[in-house]
Amino acid sequence: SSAFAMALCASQAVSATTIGFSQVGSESGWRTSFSESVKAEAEKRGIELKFSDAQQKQENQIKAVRSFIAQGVDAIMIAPVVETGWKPVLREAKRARIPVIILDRNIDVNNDGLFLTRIASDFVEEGRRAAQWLMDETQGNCSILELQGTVGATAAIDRMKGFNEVIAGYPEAKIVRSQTGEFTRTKGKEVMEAMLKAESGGKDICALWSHNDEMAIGAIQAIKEAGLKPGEDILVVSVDGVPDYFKAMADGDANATVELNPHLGGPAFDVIEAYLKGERKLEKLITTTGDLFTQETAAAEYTKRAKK
Ligand code: GYE
Repeated sequence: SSAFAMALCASQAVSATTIGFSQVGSESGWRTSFSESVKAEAEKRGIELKFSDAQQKQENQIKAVRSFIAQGVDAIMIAPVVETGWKPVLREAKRARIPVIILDRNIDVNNDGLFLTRIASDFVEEGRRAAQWLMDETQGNCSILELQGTVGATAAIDRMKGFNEVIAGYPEAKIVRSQTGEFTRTKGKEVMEAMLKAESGGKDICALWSHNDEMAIGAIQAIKEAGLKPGEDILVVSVDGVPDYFKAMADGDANATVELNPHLGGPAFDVIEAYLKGERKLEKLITTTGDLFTQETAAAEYTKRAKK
């Protein structure tokens, strides 16, 4: 059996595919799981992965993509920071005949031919679900603080859109303040502190709607420091479903989150491998879905996730 294993290894080495991946950064626990899962999946398939962390800056992503093109990789995966500004570099990849896959957030190009497929969840739907949970919980009577994600990022634009669409049907619900926390824990805390101060300490605030768990976790700290009880005085609802947030829900500090699947590597490599084998009929958009979780199942879910 060891001879068989060696033969397998050798045959994989011959067909080794090199893929460049430009990742947004490591701003959140969700993002880190996403990066780790792509790396693990590449390893499993014998793919040579060139990983580049853009530290939330599009200019770094464009440089990385240009260097992937110069190195002649077989395919490029981009998880874009923002939607705009992608056309020139995608045209360069196209000229070099290197297929591009978009992961997670979207890009604003009107020419579909500039990338093969995008794999992502429906961010508008996430916003709708978060809002519907909050409206049901408060009978639609709620003054809301909002922590937005990165300005210009699909995950922020679309979550806001979905959430606002739902609360528009509830005249007693309103967003009283909304500011970006750039998807990070530190910024989430800082901005929440400022918003609470501006709202006389937050005594008339019913809920925090955060575009991701990471900012919500920072904000929970700010709520506590303001002398209020997160999860009761101020309800907390967000998106991602990272282990730390399940812990916060189990502790009663947070109320709900819409889970986001971080395992985008498998489906991305499936598409790339099919394309490299000659398949040309590929789906333009592959959507992942996730459920909304609340305190009821949080402790059990946390145990499951912390084990992984
Ligand atoms: O929710 C957040 C991350 O783009 C959907 O980016 C993604 C978001 C995710 O930083 O945690």
